[in-house]
Amino acid sequence: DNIRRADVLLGNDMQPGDALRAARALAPDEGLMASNMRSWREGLPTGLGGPAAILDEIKHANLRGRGGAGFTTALKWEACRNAPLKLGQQRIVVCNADEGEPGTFKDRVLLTRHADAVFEGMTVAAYAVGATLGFLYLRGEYRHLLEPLNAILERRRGENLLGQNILGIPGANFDIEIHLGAGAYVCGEESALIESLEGKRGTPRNRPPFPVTNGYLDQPTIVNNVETFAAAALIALKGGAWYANIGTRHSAGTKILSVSGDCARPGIYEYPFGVSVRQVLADCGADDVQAVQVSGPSGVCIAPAEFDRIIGFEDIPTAGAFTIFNSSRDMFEVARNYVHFFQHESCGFCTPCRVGTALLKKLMDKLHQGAGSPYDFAEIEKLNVLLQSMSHCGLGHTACNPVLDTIARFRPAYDRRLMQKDFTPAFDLDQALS
Ligand code: L3W
Repeated sequence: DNIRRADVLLGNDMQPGDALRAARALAPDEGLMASNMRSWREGLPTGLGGPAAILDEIKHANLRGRGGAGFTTALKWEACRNAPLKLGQQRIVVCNADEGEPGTFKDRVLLTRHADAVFEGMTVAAYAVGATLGFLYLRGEYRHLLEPLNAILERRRGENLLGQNILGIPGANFDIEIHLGAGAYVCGEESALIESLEGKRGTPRNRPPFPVTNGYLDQPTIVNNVETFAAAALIALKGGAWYANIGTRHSAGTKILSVSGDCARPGIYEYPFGVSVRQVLADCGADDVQAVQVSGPSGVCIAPAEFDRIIGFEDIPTAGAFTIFNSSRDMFEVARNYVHFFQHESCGFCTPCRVGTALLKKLMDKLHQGAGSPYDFAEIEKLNVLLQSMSHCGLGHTACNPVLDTIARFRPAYDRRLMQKDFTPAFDLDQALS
């Protein structure tokens, strides 16, 4: 009920198959995926026909990845399509539904209410890159969605929107399997996700090589966020120019935000990119706001003086978390909570992250207990340099963000810990966690 619609993704009235039929219509002489399959098998030049036409639409749309990093979708898809296949290999499409960033829940809503658009977007991607196998990597906590999603896949097979000879076109073969995660945050990192898909422990790989050339079982693989695929389906249906007209120059289209915390109307909000933080706060009924954590703990924590900043790749990129803290919240405890999260979720593979996040947690706990000193801030700065430069993946790179952001903006919350040696917080995280 709290949805504020930009009426693009959340308000779309797309019917199953609409986007695929539109994609096929872009190149009536070419079969869905068939042209690409011929290209692989017979070594024909790619870049002509159906897949090229849909790639052009994605390119014109200026679609960028919705998982936070904002990499250009068309570049990723093109790189996968152009990656050579070894004997027996196929191209793979992976939908990253391991929505683990604290404060993010928009992918759950998309998969609950708009799963057809997501699967259709995956199939459009398969069309564009010439893939024949797809995976939806569903976070373990979304186990309850497994049966309904499998039922939708089954229906789509019955409607010939998945499986062999999709829409009756010989050689157009693509199907999707759902793989359930087991609760590790790090498996949202694409290469750890691929390891997990392969049945191994979810440890991030070195990149490059990127999945587009060496992904699932070393095959060319695209990994995109749930929202990216839903947007791709709409672009196939309505065209790249239509999509590029929404949002800003550098951030086309809309962004779905997961709004939570101290506001009257938490929920899922879709906005054209370029919306200000202030506007979102007004819409969700947040009138007493001390801070907003945008994009979860790996993102930024901003104070009221910055509320005219905008959501977009040119200013604040985000996977969608928008967590509001009112003036009663202790921003030191907020940061300490996030630090506990990172320490708990560090996969332990690389020493800088495994040890660094544990040391960071110890420092924050020491401050919390009233046993800290100003020297600890310098230690946190040093840890940040180490974690940023030496960690194997984004988890370690961003682990200090919530602490540094809150020290910079809410220093009194830290100074109180230095001055009150017997400080007793209103909310005791240790007790809550024990
Ligand atoms: C081909 C190249 N592909 C980069 C691809 C790469 C990946 C994408 C982004 O995510 C974000 C961070 C947080 N050839 C390529 C290439 N790619 N160069 O582009 O890559 P990258 O390395 O910029 O970012 P990333 O490590 O994949 C980092 C966010 O993730 N985050 C948490 C997100 C949480 C959610 C959620 O809960 N749903 O998304 C934590 O760090 O925002 O910006 O596909 O292969 N030369």
